[in-house]
Amino acid sequence: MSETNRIFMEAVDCQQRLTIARPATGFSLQGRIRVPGDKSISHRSLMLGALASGETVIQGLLLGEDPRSTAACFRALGAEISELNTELVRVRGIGLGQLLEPADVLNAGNSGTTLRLMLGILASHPDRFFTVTGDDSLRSRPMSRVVKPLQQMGAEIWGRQHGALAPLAIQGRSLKATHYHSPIASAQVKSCILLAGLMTEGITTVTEPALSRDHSERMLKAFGADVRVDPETCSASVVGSAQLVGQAVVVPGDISSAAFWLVAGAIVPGSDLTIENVGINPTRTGVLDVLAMMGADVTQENVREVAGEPVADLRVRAGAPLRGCTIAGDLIPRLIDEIPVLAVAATFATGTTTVRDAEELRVKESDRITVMATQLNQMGAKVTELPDGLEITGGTALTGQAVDSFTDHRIGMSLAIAALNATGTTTIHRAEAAAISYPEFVDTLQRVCQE
Ligand code: SPQ
Repeated sequence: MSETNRIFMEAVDCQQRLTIARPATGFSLQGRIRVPGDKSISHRSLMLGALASGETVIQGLLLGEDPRSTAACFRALGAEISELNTELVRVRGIGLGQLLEPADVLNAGNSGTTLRLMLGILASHPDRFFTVTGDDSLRSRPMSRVVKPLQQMGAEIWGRQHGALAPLAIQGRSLKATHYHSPIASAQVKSCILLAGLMTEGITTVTEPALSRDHSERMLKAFGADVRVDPETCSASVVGSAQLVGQAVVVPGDISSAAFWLVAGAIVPGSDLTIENVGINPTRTGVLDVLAMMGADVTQENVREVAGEPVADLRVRAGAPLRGCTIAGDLIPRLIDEIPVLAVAATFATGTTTVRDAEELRVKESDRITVMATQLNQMGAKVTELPDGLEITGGTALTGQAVDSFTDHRIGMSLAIAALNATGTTTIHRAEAAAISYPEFVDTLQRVCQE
């Protein structure tokens, strides 16, 4: 496919435009690929490495822009972090409670995880003053969800709209332990409070309405913190005044990145694709459950445990057309980032797919409900916006059009997967957004598409 230049990126007005011209017949996705390191685990390994005593070594770190923002912030806070690469990153931690007061604003770029998790760490560092900000998208995303519980613990945080929006200013101080009942299932809220609890005397607990991803709990335990989890009540606690010790972290491939290939392999006839070394932590595998409900042929091979996280090779083979289904309830936090690409799968399925209970999608890097509905409809799909989700009538033929990522990495890559099954040529504006979580996306796309 690459030789005939059917898939290419070009610079247009300081942005990148991705063109995908699907051949009329005889093309499918084939081969064995790897996806980059898990974004959630990459952030946490850099942060805990910075807070631990001694050295942390990280293998398989994601080299996307989001973890680069985390590394830049924690370097400014005093941690020594070697040049980022996938082989081996060394973090010389500064020790819990020892972060420096930076001379400048900490910039989390596009990354909600960087800003929200870091807030818990900064707010609990006494006698230091910090200012944090992000790009246009991040400065419009809600911060009260972490600012309010931190303020309940005694934190001093100021920002626009009473602390709801970055930039934020934080006067670090000793906090009081709390039991916070979060109204939303959010790993960022849970992790922020647990990280604040690390330096706080007593036991800090977070209870959420459904279980969100548990990478923080797993990694905090591995670094030596006393963390207690109760999956029955969706609660996690940390015992304060912990000591963290540097560890060796192996980052598995990101299931959120693998999801693009799982959907592509399931919808493009004749495809047979294996994605090696993918993290299959049960708090992240909702996408596998939904693809199974839709009738996709996805198998797990070589299942193993690597450094405390379950990992497998995932093989997808195109088969009978997918079937529409309902995606709602406790499943949502287990696949929240995969809903845009599952919406693409649903446009090619028979029947109707309904996504409910996913209002959180409106406050991601873009409003992922509105943007996916408008961009897929632009290509000829039948997608209706619901207040908390989408209703997708499958089985409509898509045609290539000019569409836009709205600077959201997951939107840009999902539209690229839709283009693989659309007739004609699709152009995706602002496709450079993929570099947030998947810098090699277009290279891999060119490699797996075979005529
Ligand atoms: O970090 P950011 O910008 O919030 O990234 C996203 C993504 O699509 O990559 C969300 F927009 O992932 C979040 C995810 O949605 C990463 C995350 C984590 O690492 O803890 C948790 C989820 O967010 P939340 O709000 O449900 O906790």
